[in-house]
Amino acid sequence: MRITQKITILLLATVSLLAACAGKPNAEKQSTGTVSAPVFNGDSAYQFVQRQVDFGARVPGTAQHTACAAFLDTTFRRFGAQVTIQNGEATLYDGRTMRFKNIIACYNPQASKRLLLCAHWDTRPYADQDTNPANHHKPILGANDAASGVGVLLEVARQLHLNEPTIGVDIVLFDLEDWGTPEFYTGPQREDTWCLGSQYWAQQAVKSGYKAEFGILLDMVGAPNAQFYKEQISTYYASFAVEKVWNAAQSLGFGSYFINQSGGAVTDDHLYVNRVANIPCIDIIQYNPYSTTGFGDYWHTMDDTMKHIDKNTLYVVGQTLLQVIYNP
Ligand code: AHN
Ligand code: ZN
Repeated sequence: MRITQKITILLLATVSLLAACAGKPNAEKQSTGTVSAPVFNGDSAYQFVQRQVDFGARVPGTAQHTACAAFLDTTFRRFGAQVTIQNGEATLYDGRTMRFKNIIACYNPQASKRLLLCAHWDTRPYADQDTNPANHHKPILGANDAASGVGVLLEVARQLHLNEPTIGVDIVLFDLEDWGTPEFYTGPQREDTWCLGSQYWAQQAVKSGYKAEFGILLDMVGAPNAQFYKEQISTYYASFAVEKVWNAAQSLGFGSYFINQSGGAVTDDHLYVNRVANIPCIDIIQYNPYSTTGFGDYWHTMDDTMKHIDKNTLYVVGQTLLQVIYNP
């Protein structure tokens, strides 16, 4: 018998003894070596996506947007979160001013080790990628972009309420992500016209000294058989978090969704969380650098509806998040 084998047997015996002393029948957990997390409910997440889409387009400045904000606020409160609404004002691509609301749900506020989970909850006022030019000034329903990410996070919140995590979790729903310069605009160009809510949140995070170990942004995480490549801004600022999340997904058997390959770079809310707030943050986004648009062909069209939402994909993403949250 080699020395390593002896040590292994000794360790196993010690672990069994400790388990017996604690009186917890968790031998199964130890023998398989798997780590545990609550089970994410894909049907529940799907319903949360549907509830948002039922309001219609959630474009800032509209009654539907206001109604959806109230729904998100009350739902997080129902799930035991400490909720803060961050009201702000930003300048759009054309110089107009727009009011917005970032919605922040906090779990375990006293914990110093924290995880940031985010998605944008507004929808784009322009279907400027639609094949029919008559639709270019119409708002999109945004089932995948980005009610899908918010739906996953609402189900995560429900699970956090049922099973208190050891770490702190902050769920931030960014507003005004998707009012970036439209294709049809011919006026003077401004910089950074996307992600206006997250830009503001990141500036406030600096002022308040908010810190998290890392962040995970969800964007377009609901399409059937979606593939998530390792997005390059994520890898640049937070490769450890990319590895952690992609490894968690592989360990759960989700390797056909979480592709172990580098994808393109996408300007998204996580850029400002990284660059401005200085919090390492990754983006789980359906972006295929080898396809024509990069995104699904319903992206920024009137066709971004519930027919492109699959509860299996929501489950895969949500279960991966729970694996990360409950095994810090
Ligand atoms: C740009 O198209 C510059 N960024 C994509 C970010 C986005 C828009 N995500 C959803 N809608
Ligand atoms: Zn969009």
